[in-house]
Amino acid sequence: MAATNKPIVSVIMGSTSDLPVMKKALDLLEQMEVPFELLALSAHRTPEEVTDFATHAEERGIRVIIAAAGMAAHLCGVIAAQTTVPVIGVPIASTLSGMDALLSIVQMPGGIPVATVGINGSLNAALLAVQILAVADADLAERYRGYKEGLKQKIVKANADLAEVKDYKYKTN
Ligand code: RP5
Repeated sequence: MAATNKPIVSVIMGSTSDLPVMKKALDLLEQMEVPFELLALSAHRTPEEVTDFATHAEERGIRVIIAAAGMAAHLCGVIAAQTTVPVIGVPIASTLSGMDALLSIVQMPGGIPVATVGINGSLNAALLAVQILAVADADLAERYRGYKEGLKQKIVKANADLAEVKDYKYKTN
């Protein structure tokens, strides 16, 4: 995928205080060459802007929305309520170790799904977005396969490293 000014993924966060957690998602999208936009929107601080964003996302060519929020994290559900674009929610550990945000995002009533990753799980949110997009993009699917192969190599190396641990009489390998 060539670099372009036209985003296909929106990464939304409730506050710039969420940015450090979301960096892993941004880095992964960059690595996978997926054009994305990065916006701050808040369901309680800028409700009109959230509606404007959600209602126009599809016509602007956005194919996946990643929405991160902490505390009473209604941002993700409010966006999902107003678009047909799939929304992936990232609960941010801001208070209560992130349990407040996790439950706010994952417990959507039937009819309006938000695909929720783990607390501070921004990397998985970006990977899910890549997987969704890769269904219709063979080049991206190939890059994603390369990423997964890299994960496997990490474990191959881990086993080689663990084989070098010689400190134990009863370790048999
Ligand atoms: C939410 O409240 C944000 O997503 C953030 O996680 C949390 C705290 O926001 P700030 O007070 O740091 O702006 O809206």
